[in-house]
Amino acid sequence: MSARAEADPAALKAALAEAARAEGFAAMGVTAPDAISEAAPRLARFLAEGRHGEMGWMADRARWRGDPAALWPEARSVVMLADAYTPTGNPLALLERPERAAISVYAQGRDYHDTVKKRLKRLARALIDAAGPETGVKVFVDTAPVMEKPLAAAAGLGWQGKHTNLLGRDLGNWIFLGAIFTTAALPPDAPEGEHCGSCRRCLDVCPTAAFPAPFQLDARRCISYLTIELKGPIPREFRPLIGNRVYGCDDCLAVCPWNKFAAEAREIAYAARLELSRPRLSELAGLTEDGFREVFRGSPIKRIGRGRFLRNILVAIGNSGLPELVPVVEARLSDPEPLIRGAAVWALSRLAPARLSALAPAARDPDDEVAEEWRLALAETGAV
Ligand code: B12
Ligand code: SF4
Ligand code: SF4
Repeated sequence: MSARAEADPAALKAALAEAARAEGFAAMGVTAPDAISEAAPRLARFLAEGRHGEMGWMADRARWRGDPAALWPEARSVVMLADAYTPTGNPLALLERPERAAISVYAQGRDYHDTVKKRLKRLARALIDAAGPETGVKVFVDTAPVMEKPLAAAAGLGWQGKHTNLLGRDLGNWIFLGAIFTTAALPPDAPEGEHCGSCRRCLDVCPTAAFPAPFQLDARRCISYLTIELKGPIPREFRPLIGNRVYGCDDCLAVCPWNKFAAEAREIAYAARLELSRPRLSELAGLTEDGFREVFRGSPIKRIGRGRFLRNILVAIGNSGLPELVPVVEARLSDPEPLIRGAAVWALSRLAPARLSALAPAARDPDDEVAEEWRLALAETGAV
């Protein structure tokens, strides 16, 4: 970026957009920190209805989340960036392979938090170089109390679809969002109108009916929440609906017709690692603590730890209908982690109810939750 841009906000913005393209971002837009006044009441309603479930961190800093101007009062502009991770094949094809684990597209490569943040920092540095050393910047991706989707919509990158994710006419919806808040005054972009029309493919495909209405999500029902954010056992009503989705879910994104025009992924770090593109459930179920850390080094999956991950694998095995996986499940009935033992009980009740009844007399689990899994599983299989 040239230092000549300093005097002229429009030239500064044009130079920043050029630098963003050179960094590999698919789109950039600018908005003002006070541009999303409708987001705070909508967030308040989402929280009041308890739709955030166990994600207490959403409520804790709701004031900042709903009002970017309060988060950093000195900021004068918010630069929003989209980073495409568009898959090359159809991610839903794997749902037909019950012996395999379906990991959502965004988690098959390297962790986007690291990749996007690195690039945002370089871009922010270029902005300071061009706008002057007194320029303040803060970069955010995902984890800060910032509502990235409404900000991106206000910055003209696209609109929030009925599935609530941001999509754009030339972007599709396979994009990550990142933000640079800055004290530099940059000319804002015009927001993009909504182009979902009468389409409702994303709403209809959702396996767990997680959309109470178009443009609204009840996170407690979303497979992404159930397999990633939820710490304890997955509620029984959802287990059969999860199929072989072991980390996140792509169904509502994959069916969106705007993906015909999706931007290509330019970041090699997002390419699926071979071992994560269609791994066997039987192999993942055998992972030790060290093995888990080894396989998921640099992947967002490492965040949930072996306990939650194997819980998900066992739910998928329970849904597989494959009796040859029974020994794999039985090996986990004595796992040190209660979360895993409980999921193994459920999986066994689905794959081999008679075997469950046969093992029951010897199984006296010291953990209350696992004991309850035994009781319910035996009751459902008619053994008690
Ligand atoms: C919490 C969270 C989740 C939660 C809740 C998701 C949700 N929709 O709220 C869970 C764990 C379920 C989740 C799942 C996923 N997530 Co997430 N998540 C977030 C996070 C941290 C906050 C989102 C938030 O503020 N939610 C609160 C609700 C109130 O906000 P909202 O969805 O924007 O709600 C709006 C609508 O309800 C709307 N609205 C209400 N009524 C009406 C009426 C009309 C007419 C209109 C127009 C709008 C409207 O107004 C609200 C405010 O704008 C963001 C990162 C961030 N810091 O922003 C990532 C983020 C949204 N997630 C992301 C991704 C990729 C996913 C998954 C695709 C991952 C996966 N494959 O499993 C799924 C998608 C599930 C889905 N359909 O949304 C990306 C989305 C990128 C994009 N293209 O938009 C983000 C932006 C992270 C990032 N930096 O890239 N996520
Ligand atoms: S990610 Fe899956 S479970 Fe969540 S809303 Fe979309 S289709 Fe439904
Ligand atoms: S699938 Fe249809 S309704 Fe859903 S976001 Fe895409 S265009 Fe909108």
